[in-house]
Amino acid sequence: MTPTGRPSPAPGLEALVLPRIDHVDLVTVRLPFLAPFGTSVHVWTVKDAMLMRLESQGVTAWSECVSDPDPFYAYETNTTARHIISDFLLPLVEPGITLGELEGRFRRVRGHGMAKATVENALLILVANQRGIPLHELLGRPAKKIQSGLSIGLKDTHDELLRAVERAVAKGYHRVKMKVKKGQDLDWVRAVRDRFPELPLMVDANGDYSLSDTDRLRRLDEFNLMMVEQPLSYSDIIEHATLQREMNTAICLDESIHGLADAAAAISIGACRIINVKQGRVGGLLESMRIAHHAAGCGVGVWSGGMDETGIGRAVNIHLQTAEGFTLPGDTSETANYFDEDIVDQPVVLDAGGFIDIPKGPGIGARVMPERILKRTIAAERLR
Ligand code: OSB
Ligand code: MG
Repeated sequence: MTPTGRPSPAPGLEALVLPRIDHVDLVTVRLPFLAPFGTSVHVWTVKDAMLMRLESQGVTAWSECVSDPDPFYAYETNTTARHIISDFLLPLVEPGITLGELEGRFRRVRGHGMAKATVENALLILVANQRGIPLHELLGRPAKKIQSGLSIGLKDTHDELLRAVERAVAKGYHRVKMKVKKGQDLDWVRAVRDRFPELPLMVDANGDYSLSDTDRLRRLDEFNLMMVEQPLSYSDIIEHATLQREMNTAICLDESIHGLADAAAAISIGACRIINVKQGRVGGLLESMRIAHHAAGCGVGVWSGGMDETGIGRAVNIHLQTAEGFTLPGDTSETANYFDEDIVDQPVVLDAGGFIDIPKGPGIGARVMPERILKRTIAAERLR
């Protein structure tokens, strides 16, 4: 049972018995972005991704911690995640206990979902690799084509923004998200909407507004947006409910939701009609499936967010979207939008219909290329 009293969407996963782990490594790689990614909170120019490598009787698995080096999107950073993983989470990982028991132990550590997800996802991927089955199959879900969506950062000019949207439309993305911030919003959305009247379009404010901006936010209603993502503070739920009563456009929560309990609370008070589930932010794949399952039961749409991940995290997000409840296109975009060369063998690409195929093969499907990791490594340590 979940905290909301609903049956678990993945009882088999909770019963999964952990294998013995011989080695645990943390490897941080730096991948330059092809273009800076601007948001209301920060402009990122590189991706410093902390990866976890597990080894168990000759079988290896890689996972990716979705934190950044900085605390500008979330309080977790690569350094806090390293600390929590090494000092508090890894000592709890023992062979013979179940994944459900491990989650119970992890619950004593408050927050730090990204650190928890790194460990849990690595274990799931390891078991999938050991069994020679794709991750989605371990999650109990059939393969399907995954919807695509692009998140376009803040640009310096309308022209630049329109060119980026045009490229996304030409590629066949199923929806486009544009970042907004106070003072860089209505005119910019209008420019895109005038040019692309039919485009499934949404905006993401990363918490830049407050309730005193309600009049301005209400003016977004005229643009027929799919949703406005996290308009108010990163930690708020209550004021989003107030705002949602004032707006026709659906509110989507991102930063405020750290697990099923938050999602259930937000839904119950009408703080959002849609949830962006980032598996890292909520503590891993199992909690993501619980949130999506609960939301689906309440008629709340769910999609998979992204954290500009390398091919490892990108593949995990793709597998997750086979789960029940992931009905809306997420921030799942082509590798080429971010990096010229990834650390896995198969870049994410859209097919002619704008869909993404789940990478074929055991575990995440995509194969991690050790020589590419070596080339990009900025820090590495063996924890076990
Ligand atoms: O708010 O969804 C967000 C990237 C970094 C931090 C926060 C966010 C984002 C994105 C990009 O919007 C998602 C992606 O393309 O991976
Ligand atoms: Mg967001």
